[in-house]
Amino acid sequence: MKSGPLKIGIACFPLIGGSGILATALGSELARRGHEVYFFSYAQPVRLDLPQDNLHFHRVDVAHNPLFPSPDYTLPLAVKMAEVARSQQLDLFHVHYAVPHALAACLASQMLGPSAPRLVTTLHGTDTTLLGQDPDYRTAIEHALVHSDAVTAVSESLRNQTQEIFRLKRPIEVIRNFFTPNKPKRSRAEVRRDLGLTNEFLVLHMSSLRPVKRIDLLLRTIAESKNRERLRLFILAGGPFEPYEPLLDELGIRDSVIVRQNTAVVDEYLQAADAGLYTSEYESFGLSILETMFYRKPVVAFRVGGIPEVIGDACPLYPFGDATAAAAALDELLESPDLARELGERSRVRAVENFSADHILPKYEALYRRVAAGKVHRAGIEPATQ
Ligand code: GMT
Repeated sequence: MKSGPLKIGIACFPLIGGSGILATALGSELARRGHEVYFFSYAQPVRLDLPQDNLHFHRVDVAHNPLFPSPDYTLPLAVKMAEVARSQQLDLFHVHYAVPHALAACLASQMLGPSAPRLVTTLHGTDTTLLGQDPDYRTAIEHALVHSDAVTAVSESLRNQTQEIFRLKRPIEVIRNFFTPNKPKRSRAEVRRDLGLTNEFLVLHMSSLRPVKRIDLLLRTIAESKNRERLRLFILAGGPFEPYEPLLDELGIRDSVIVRQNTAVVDEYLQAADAGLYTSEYESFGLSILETMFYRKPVVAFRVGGIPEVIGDACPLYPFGDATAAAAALDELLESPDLARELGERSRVRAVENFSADHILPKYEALYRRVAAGKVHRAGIEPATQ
């Protein structure tokens, strides 16, 4: 078994979104631990700080060839991965999201033949829960899972769902997400001043604002709070907020909501917040929730997907869609600073004990070593359902 540093190619999405953020953090931690890491994406991942020792970024140009009706990313990605794997003698590819990254890796492996790096695929949620049910993608995803040397999922919940959807013969390994806080560049007081706050209770929400995040329920929760005058909802938006503008007026909460486009810098906003509010209808994990917990903030969320695995018993969870219960929970936190402090402290302890880099990285490294040594066999599936 190879015992020294490994050469690892990571393919991920570069934008605000949990899978790319996790992949970036993983690559940075691996590089810090002496491995050589090569990122592949169409843009530099938002939280990737370069230059850094042992970290390399390979930009993949999306092909806009006039011969074809639409731009293509998968083939240029596969070609770039194959080129770098060959020139740098990569030990393995670790791809985040089945489509297109695992498929591009499969193609790259075929181009390379027997010398191809091993392939680890990490599933993050919608690549199996949504795309896996789409007949246009399902067979391709199955193919990628079968041809991966190891498949991981970020929660038990996602593993179980993936098993149900694809009926994999072999278990998928659960390796949960982690977070490493960065020192905030501004103080809590500075950020709050910048947001125009005095003593308001600041409720933070960070997400891509995709439909699954249920921003309608987020805003309805604020509308139902009996302390609306004393709280502000701060949305760090990884996507356009315009579709929800009319709802602000409909619910009469325009003055209670502050929206900023998400940047790579989340730590200073986490530090400035008093609680987190997450109203998704599904989350395989909920990386923003974990980030909030690391900053000692209590979280109000619904009991869906992998969220209970992240929060454990640090904070109560509520049935999906119950904005009234979520609003009452926020009111309780606002009215009882002691309770908010206690739940925040419990969240921090749980986050550090279960989801720190020191806890999670050895699991990935152990998997890489097993895969590199050929001790993990390809995941088989039953014949696809017709
Ligand atoms: O949900 C998003 O907005 C982004 C998405 C992604 O793939 O980037 O997040 C997924 O992966 C994250 C990292 O593992 C998880 O924390 C999120 O829960 C998961 N999103 C969903 O399952 C909807």
